[in-house]
Amino acid sequence: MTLLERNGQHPASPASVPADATAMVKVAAALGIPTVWDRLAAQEPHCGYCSLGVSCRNCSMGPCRIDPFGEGPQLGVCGADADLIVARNLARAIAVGSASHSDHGRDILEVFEATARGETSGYRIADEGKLLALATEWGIQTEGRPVGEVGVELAEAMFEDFGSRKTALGFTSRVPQPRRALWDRLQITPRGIDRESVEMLHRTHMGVDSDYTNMLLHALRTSLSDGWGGSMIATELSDVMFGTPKPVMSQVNLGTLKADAVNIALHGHNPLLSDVIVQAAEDPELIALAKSKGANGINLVGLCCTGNELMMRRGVQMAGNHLMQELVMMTGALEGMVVDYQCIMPSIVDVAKCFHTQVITTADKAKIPGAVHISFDPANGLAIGREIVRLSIEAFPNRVAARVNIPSEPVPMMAGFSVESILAALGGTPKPLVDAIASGAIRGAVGIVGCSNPKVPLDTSSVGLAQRLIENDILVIVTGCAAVANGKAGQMLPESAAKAGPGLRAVCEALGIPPVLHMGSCVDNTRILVLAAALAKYLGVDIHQLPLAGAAPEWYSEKAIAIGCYVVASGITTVLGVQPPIFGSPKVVDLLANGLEGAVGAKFAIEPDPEQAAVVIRKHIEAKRQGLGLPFIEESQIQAAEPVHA
Ligand code: BF8
Ligand code: SF4
Repeated sequence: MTLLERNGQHPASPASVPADATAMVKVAAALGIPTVWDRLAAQEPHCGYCSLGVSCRNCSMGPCRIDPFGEGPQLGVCGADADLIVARNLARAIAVGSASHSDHGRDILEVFEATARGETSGYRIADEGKLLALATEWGIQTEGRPVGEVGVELAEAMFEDFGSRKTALGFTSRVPQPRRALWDRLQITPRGIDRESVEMLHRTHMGVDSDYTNMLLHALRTSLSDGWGGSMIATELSDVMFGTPKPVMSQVNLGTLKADAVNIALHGHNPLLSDVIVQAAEDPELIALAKSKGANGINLVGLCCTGNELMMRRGVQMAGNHLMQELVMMTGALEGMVVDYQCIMPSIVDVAKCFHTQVITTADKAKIPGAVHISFDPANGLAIGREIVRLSIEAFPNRVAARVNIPSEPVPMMAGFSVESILAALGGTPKPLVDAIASGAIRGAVGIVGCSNPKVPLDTSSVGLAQRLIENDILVIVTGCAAVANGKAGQMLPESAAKAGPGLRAVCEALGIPPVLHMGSCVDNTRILVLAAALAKYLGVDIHQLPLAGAAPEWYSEKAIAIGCYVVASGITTVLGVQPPIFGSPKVVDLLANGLEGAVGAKFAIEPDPEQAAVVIRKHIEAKRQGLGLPFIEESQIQAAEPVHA
């Protein structure tokens, strides 16, 4: 399958691949520059054993593989069967995903502590109120004390959550009591952020945990240490340092690049460096330097979750999501791509060589051969930010005007929906939302999260699913790369309420909000947990009783697996659009798709077709409504919409 065919319209989605992506894919093809779609085609067909999850190379008695047809070996050299091998591989992926988010959280925590001590440059406590509220939540005395001192004590308490001497993480105090009790009964209350990931790795060593159910229970605990631990610390402290998001207007797609400006893309996940680059780009000296090189100023755009962090708090425009990181360079108008870590394809350096783009790595733990490395140091944040902007400006004269091709006009979108700003929009209490759900004006809420994956026609599943949900009066909240897809599709403006069903439309119009709310980056999925917990506590029920669901229609990463697991373990059933490598073990599949429901009140479903995923989710939400004694729609009445392009 060629990349353009793959990138054609999704047969089952009301959405199609965005025009900016298809235009740049054509440029890549014309120039002979390979992209992620070409490399996927070169890998296909994928190894069947790996796709089913039944290959293991955890030790040097192997590698081993189990014959899924039952004719060849059914045990690895050590005696591990398909169930154990599949569970071990999945558990390792969850540990990696949790570790990635949590290490990001620790990086933020370290800079927060240094900032509280007054030892950084370019950082401050932007939201003192949130810092004090967090300190109070963590049992820290705030009255009559300097803010910095309170911050240092909060940082010390949070550092302890990374260790192994506690019985429950600090933020588990936010979990509704019945769920906390359930976790205790199942022995999956997260105790230490590092501890759970390390224990997960230990258990997957040859000859440790050989019971696949026991293994996967700990995988849930590991994921909870991410959701209610590392990621939550990342979100909350980023708000303290860079401001708690409020509704803000911005723009999205490759049209955010400017043909006459020095364009710099900020890519990755951690807002620590990108925030100081935003400050540096406003420096009059650097703007003058850009003008002296013939540019009309400096234009910053975001990519992936760094982009989400900047859009949520500063309204910085978004060039695109994960699969746009190569295509943004095809515009011929990108001077600098600044990256930190996670979801950064090593291929960007090869693509950059075909243009004048300067790729700058900044995290000592994430270098790419061929990129310029400028080591991030918070003590010198602002100076480093300036150096990076200067380097990008120096690349501007190398731009070839004839190759500049910015393929689209930007689409406006609204972002900035933190829990605080949602509650503010509701008048300070969840009551109006609860009332709208109770009356049936809003049937429920669904978090559409996660990535873009070249196996799915770009953006079509996230956008198609959101469209079907909002037109059926289901409020959609989005994070990560899904949010970029929905923004590009024009679903995230107050006027987009016109695309929603009558009940949701009326609520959105009354509040002046879009039917698809941007809650931030992937670590900010914790905002969804906090909101769900607040609703459950307000109603005096557990989270799994609420008419909520999660969806990751185009997920690709180990972080996304960790997110899916903590969402399910928190009581929210989640639909995956891409098949995880578990089908070599019918028992593991059954545990995730059925058995989990009995344990945590929520489960996974896998449904690649966004039309069908919408049906699965609507049935689930109506069943939850029925459980709460709210008016509900009979299951037999819930069907897929007629295909719009039939
Ligand atoms: O953390 S959504 S592709 S960029 S993993 Fe990556 Fe997936 Fe995008 Fe953000 Ni999340
Ligand atoms: Fe093979 Fe067992 Fe070693 Fe895995 S751990 S490679 S199944 S011997």
